[in-house]
Amino acid sequence: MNQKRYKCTVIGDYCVGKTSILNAYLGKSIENVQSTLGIDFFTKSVLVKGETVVMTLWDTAGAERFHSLTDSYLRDSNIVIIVYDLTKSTSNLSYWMRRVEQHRPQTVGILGNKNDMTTQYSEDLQDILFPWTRQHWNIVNGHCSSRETTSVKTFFKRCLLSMVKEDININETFLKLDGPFKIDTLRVKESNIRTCCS
Ligand SMILES: Nc1nc2c(ncn2[C@@H]2O[C@H](COP(=O)(O)OP(=O)(O)OP(=O)(O)O)[C@@H](O)[C@H]2O)c(=O)[nH]1
Ligand SMILES: [Mg+2]
Repeated sequence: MNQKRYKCTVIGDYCVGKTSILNAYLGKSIENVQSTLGIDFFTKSVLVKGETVVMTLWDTAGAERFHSLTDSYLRDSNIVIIVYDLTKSTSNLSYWMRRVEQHRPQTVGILGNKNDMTTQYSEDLQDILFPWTRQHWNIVNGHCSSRETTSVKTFFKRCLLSMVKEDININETFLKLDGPFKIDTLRVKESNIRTCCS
């Protein structure tokens, strides 16, 4: 039986903690994490609403010379998580949102990392994200620390649940437009998902 696959791509500036977050999520060590060169790829089985699905997780490099490479991995992502560093300015979020824009994933996670280092959150995300929330983008906003695995897992879970909800909404629209077909909501989307070799 074909297992459902969801593609999740993690993007954001250099050194914000993307790899550390993914390592925490995958139960790997977060000690001595090296800066990412190009792209890294992982898979994880997760339970979504009682069903096991495979998540393909793409860890991109924040260094500017890799940004055009990142663009090609955004394509067909079901979830894109934009990580930013809570101890720094978040203004680059609009830059990353613009890169994501044309690919329109079902869910965009905006994840402030390193909350073990600060309790001061300077910028107002509502203002920064307004151009997209106005267009009803499905945005999940949260904070975490890669040092605190539960906070990371909770955020990924929120993104997954939000995406599944979005999938159902898309299918409902589809049913309304095309008649009362009995189609597995998630499988409709699956045909659009590329595999790891794409
Ligand atoms: N205090 C603290 N430090 C963190 C946290 N997450 C990551 N770091 C540190 O931030 C630095 C960068 O972490 P990475 O995970 O390599 O960051 P990245 O975004 O993958 O960086 P690139 O691959 O170069 O784009 C490392 O020194 C990590 O130990 C966190 O939650 N809290
Ligand atoms: Mg990295």
